[in-house]
Amino acid sequence: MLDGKKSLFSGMQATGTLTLGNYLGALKNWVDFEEEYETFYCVVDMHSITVRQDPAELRKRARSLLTLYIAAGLNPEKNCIYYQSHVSAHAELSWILNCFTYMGELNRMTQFKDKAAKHTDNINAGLYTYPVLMAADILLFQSDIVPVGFDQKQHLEITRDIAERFNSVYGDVFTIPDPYIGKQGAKIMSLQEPEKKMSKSDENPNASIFLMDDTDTIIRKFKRAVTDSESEIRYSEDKPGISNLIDVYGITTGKSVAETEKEFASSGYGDFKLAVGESVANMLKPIQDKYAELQKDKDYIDNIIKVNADKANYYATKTLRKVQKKVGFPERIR
Ligand code: ATP
Ligand code: LTN
Repeated sequence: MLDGKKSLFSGMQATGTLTLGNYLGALKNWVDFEEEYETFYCVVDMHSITVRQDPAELRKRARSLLTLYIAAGLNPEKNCIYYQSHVSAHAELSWILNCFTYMGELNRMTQFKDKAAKHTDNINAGLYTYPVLMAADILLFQSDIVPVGFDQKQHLEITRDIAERFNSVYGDVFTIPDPYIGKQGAKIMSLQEPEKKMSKSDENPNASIFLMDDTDTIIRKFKRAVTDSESEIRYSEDKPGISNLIDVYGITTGKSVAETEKEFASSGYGDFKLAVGESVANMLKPIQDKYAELQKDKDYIDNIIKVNADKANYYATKTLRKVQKKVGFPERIR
């Protein structure tokens, strides 16, 4: 809770280009909360450098992601959209929370294990303590809920554990956050290996739909999507490719699994894939148009960056000062 209002935090890394998975699993859900919650949507550029980045490219991607948050429907006057690196309290709280996190807990994080396996030449300490910085992000804003895709569930659990541990020593300092994982779209699968989640760092460009892909590319990628050797459009565990397409179609059109199965009962995979591609392209087109328009308005975006960083700083510093006092850091003399 923040000033008597429920609070929400979420973020995305400014690495790669957003995929349909990022959109349907997270971003699409974000727009529903602005009335009921004090919301904070962060571009987590500090998390991005756990993997080596080209500086100019990172700066560009961070701005592009922030612009995309707005293009996807977040009103920057109602939602606090900002860069993590503009609010130093993230790093400061992260240090304190490091001292309340066990190595045994971090050793169990599957994202760390996956990324360490992928970047064997750079298994740095930041990659290891990544979840602690994420806990700091969330706890700084006394967040009640955190809307994310299914893969972030484990990070939410460690955040809760760290917060509860801290509270048990110092009293009720942090709100204990709940993950908000949508019923549909929480795990969109790769179009090429449907047993794997769609990921922006996938090396095969046909595996992911990117939010900026044009209509022809989207339709082509869906046409090439790996399915199975049957011909029936039916949701089933042993048909991961088709089930994933049914999920995607369902979210983009609002149709249930049963409705989709019925609609395509007498169609082949080709027709179904075309319908899925068209529905996704239609959903993304207005976002792409808005993005192009926003990109032209440098002053507007610059102003959002400035105003929202100030707002985020205000709330974050409030929590940080409370924490610093609790752990015994000397008072500031004004
Ligand atoms: P990377 O592959 O670089 O690790 P990613 O595509 O997994 O990136 P993140 O930046 O880690 O993306 O995730 C941003 C948000 O999107 C998170 O809330 C995450 O849970 C969600 N998300 C990522 N991939 C999917 C997916 N395939 N389906 C649903 N949600 C997803
Ligand atoms: N680890 C997240 C990104 C992230 C995040 C957060 C999400 C960093 N800090 C706080 C929600 C709340 C990911 O999507 N890979």
